[in-house]
Amino acid sequence: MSLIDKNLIAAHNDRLLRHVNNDYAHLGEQLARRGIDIEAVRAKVAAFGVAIPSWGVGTGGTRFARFPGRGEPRNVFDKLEDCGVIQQLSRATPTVSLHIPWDTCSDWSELRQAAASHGLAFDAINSNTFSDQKGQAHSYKFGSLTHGDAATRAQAVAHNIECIEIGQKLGSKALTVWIGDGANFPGQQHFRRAFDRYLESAQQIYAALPGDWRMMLEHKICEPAFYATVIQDWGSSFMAASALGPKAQCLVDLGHHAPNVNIEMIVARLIAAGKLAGFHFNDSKYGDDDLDAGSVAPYRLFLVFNELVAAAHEGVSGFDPAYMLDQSHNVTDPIESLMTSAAQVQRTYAQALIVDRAALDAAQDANDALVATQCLKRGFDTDVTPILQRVRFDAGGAIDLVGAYRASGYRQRVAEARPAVAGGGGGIV
Ligand code: AOS
Ligand code: ZN
Ligand code: ZN
Ligand code: ZN
Repeated sequence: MSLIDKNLIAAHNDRLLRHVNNDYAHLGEQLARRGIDIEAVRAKVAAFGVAIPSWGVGTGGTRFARFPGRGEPRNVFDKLEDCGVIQQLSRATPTVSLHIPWDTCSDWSELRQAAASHGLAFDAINSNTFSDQKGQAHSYKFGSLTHGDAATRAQAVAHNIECIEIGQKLGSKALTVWIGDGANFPGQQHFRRAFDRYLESAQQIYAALPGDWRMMLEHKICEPAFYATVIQDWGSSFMAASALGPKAQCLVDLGHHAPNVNIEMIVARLIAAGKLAGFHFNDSKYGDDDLDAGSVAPYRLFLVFNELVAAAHEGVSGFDPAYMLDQSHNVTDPIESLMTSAAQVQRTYAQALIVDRAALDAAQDANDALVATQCLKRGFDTDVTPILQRVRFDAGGAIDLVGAYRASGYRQRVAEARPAVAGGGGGIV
């Protein structure tokens, strides 16, 4: 079932294809002069995918207000439709990451079928013990997996195990655990005891993991606990993942670090330790801003991808990161933001792929700092747009993502079927 008329995409592409082919040939020539085969880069980019978070297709907000867009998804089936549009046009987002209990459903096999009908599968499943759900016995106001009360911890553990069970019905292979547990005041929490309780709870979840599953531990420096967070940085995450065992790894959300932290180096360390679970991509200026990937600091994103491509190039064993976008779209149509962000991630991957690794190694060995850094800049400075456009065209997607999407009138169409929802305070980040 196609959500956007294929003829419309074809007509849109027809007008652009001649230019794309010329640009692609020209870029191919330039890269060949640098000893790079554009076809090899294209094949790798075509095989690359980044997951869409189900919560990303709804309009985001802040704790001050949320301004809903038109035609917002009413339920998980609507969310899948929007994800289907993103995938149909971008061809870079073949999977969806669900969030329990935001995504409720009475028949998971029906949901799996709906996803398949849009050409989608399911990525990691996300648990939620950072907010209270209707009817739950114990509150998470003072923590969940690390709460001082054993019954509250048990409830949080049971929720995570339920998420694994749902994920199994959907074909997921990973559970992502992010907790908001921590303290807002010095003295509020005994740091070591809270961490010990985290380990004890996480061990019970780990024990329920199927053999071929991963548990991805997501660290975050602050928020909602603004003084101290239990899993606040990659060090705490790494300690926990190491204590749990080989199926537990550390997930890096780009927005979850202190300003100026060298994230690419954290990535390198986790790769070296065999503990890199994957990413939540987004961008930021001040904190966990959840801005669109690459919108503020594209070079930082590039430096992360440079580590990933180097690890793949060097054949680091067990290296298999999961990729997802985790952004909050407050002022844009989420479909447009997610399509362009997926393309931005693809673009950054392509730029890292064309770095001359042999020249970089040689410059490092010769202590030639200037040439070494130029090796990276040459990749980053290359406009790889024609590669992305060709990859999309070859897979049946749209050369001009936003142009084709707007011409399709999808948002207007769903706005008629999906009633407007009220705005107001307190959004989801
Ligand atoms: C929170 O800041 C994190 O980025 C998590 O990934 C969270 O689970 C996600 O934002 C959706 O709840
Ligand atoms: Zn995240
Ligand atoms: Zn975050
Ligand atoms: Zn966030």
